[in-house]
Amino acid sequence: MGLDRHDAQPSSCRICASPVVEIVDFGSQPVSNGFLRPEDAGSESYFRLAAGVCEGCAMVQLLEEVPRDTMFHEGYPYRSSESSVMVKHFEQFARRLMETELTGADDLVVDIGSNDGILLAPMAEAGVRHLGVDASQGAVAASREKGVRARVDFFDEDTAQDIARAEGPARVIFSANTFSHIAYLDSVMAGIDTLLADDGVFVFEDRYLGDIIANTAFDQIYDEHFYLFGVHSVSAMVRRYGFELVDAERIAVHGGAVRYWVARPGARRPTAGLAELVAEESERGLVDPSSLTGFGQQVEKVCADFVGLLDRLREEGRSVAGYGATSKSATIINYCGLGPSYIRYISDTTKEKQGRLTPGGHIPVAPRECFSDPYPEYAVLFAWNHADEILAKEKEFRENGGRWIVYVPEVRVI
Ligand code: DWN
Ligand code: SAH
Repeated sequence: MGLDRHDAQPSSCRICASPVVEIVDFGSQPVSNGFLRPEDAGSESYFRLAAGVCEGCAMVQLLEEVPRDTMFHEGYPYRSSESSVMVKHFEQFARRLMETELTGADDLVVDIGSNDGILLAPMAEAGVRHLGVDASQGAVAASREKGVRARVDFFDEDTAQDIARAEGPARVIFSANTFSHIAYLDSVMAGIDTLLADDGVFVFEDRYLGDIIANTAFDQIYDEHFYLFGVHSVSAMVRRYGFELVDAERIAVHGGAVRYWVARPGARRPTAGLAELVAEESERGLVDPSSLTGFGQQVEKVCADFVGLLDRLREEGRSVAGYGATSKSATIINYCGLGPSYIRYISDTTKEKQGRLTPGGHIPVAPRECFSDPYPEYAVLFAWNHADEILAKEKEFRENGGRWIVYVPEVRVI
């Protein structure tokens, strides 16, 4: 452990080509969703996981890009609907879009990163013209079972032209926890320009840089999260590609996120809420690269406390399991050098992950039934962003004397 210091060549911003100042370096890390069969252990691809902030546009971004088809492919295991809270979150937003933006009989909505149809399923049910676009065949198959129209593809300029030819302009283009996963935003934004109706809106939501920094939620830094968006950096980015940020809403999902509303210049009036968030970011120093250079020290303290606790529990012979085989857990498990000798298994409800080993740390992923048969003494809550949902669902664990270990914003036993 100990943040690696690389004397790598200074990086330049993927968006504006200005110099990028490194803020954290986790060294060599595996692909975060590379849950592998036991027989494949050892044949994993690694990359340098480091993040920096652009001196020109304040965009926080990875310093090394993992090829998109290494991360997203037929077997991509993440399924959005494993969280009932997220199902409700997207159902509510789908209704809001249907009431406010998709009021025309033939209005089209396109969802980039549609996964298992978590947003489009209610729209399909309501008869709204829609199209999902997702790079992972398995996820698309799950969405089609819900009656969602979706295509297996990476959204970029070429895909957008194909969709525009076949479907016509989109009134709404939506994307959740995907836009920040795409390094080639120039091509994606050119695609948005091709596909979006003149008075249409591009709405996307992603975890928020402000919350990641405030809560030392460093495990949100991993291969899929190429960008960590802030309001200021998103506003500069969309302007560069000929659009205007007109609203930004803080939303309480995934540990803190922001929903961004983007339109063609002059098409919609920027809201007061947007101006407030921009001002708040400036006051918090989120726009100033020098304010982020201390993040690495915060990370080191959390990791030292986390490993210290797990070392003590292991010496005492305590039983420790994990809960939620999240993508983000790859960063903390591998950066802290954890494996089955610390965490016996990780419980997860996702069929596609069960029976597999976590990338790098090779901790077995077990079905939820194992968690209460018998309960471990301690459970590391890797899915901390779903804490309310999980602690309510698993209240019997605590009632039986079990204790949760959390590490965001700091290491605690609850
Ligand atoms: O940004 C991303 C988000 C949207 O989803 C993607 N890059 C990939 C993925 O990230 P993640 O894996 O960190 O997401 P979650 O939603 O924090 O993953 C939760 C995991 O925990 C899933 O594997 C499902 C599992 N789970 C469970 O076993 N029991 C979740 C809940 C709510 C539960 O009760
Ligand atoms: N929107 C869902 C899923 C987010 S996970 C949610 O918020 O829960 C990210 C998804 O984006 C994955 O299903 C992945 O396959 C998909 N993806 C990644 N890059 C993509 C691209 N360029 N075009 C379309 N889908 C992409």
